[in-house]
Amino acid sequence: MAVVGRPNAGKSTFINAILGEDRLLTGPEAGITRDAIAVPFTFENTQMKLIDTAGMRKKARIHEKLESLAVSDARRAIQFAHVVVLMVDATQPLEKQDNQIASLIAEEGRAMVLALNKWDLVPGDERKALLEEVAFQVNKVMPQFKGLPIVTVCAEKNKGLEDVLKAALTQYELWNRRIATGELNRWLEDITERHTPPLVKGKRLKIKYITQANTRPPSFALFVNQAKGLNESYRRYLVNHLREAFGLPGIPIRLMARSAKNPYAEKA
Ligand SMILES: Nc1nc2c(ncn2[C@@H]2O[C@H](COP(=O)(O)OP(=O)(O)OP(=O)(O)O)[C@@H](O)[C@H]2O)c(=O)[nH]1
Ligand SMILES: [Mg+2]
Repeated sequence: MAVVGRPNAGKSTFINAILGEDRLLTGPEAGITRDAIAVPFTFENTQMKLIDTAGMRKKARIHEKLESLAVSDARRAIQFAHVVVLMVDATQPLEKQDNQIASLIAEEGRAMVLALNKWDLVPGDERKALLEEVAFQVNKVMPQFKGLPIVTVCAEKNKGLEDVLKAALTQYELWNRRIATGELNRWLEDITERHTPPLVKGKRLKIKYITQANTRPPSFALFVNQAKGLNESYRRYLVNHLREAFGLPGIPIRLMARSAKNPYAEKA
């Protein structure tokens, strides 16, 4: 479980709180943690490695941003991790930098939990609205993580730690989930009836068959009459309904179209 986020979000404080000891250096200035470090930890009989990472900073020049992120230590931590906790300072939630980090996590296909730390600094009467706003933003700007768990944390006061760990284990399980082919195809029939596949150059996209090609993250292959006929909006429609129908909230689902005949239909 890698903990990533902007500098000063409280990542190291959070891991120290879980461990119950001041193992990692923390401090009020940004940029305290320099290198990623993995610490073993067991939670509910599950052996984990908690990975603390250096805060990911904004770069002055836009075109440098992705490149600098690409080579960063935190990116390597994301690649190495199964579940990533994106830690955000609740007093400055979801800035552009957070969205970029979330995109990286989606690109790598990792499961994610969003932790809003420093919850103690959010006035009581603003908390409900803030949580709703963050949930709304996630669905809007990180659609790959639609419905992901958002956990409020006060690392300094040991609050919300278990909630994050539990959410991480839940997402880990969903990330590993395998859905039976029969179930998928019954779903497909229903969903393509409700909303007909698009026309491409006057030709209707025909979806013949779906199967889960892989896990971690759940990845699906869609067999169609013309692979280029699966446009972005219909892909999104299918992915969002897959996520809903099979209970995969917050999981970055992959769906690729393959132009091929349905091998099973021919035998039938
Ligand atoms: N009020 C409040 N402050 C917190 C909380 N958690 C951490 N802090 C403070 O936030 C500051 C940054 O904490 P760190 O844990 O060093 O942050 P970090 O994300 O590891 O920062 P970098 O290593 O620089 O990326 C410290 O001064 C902490 O005491 C919290 O729950 N509430
Ligand atoms: Mg740190």
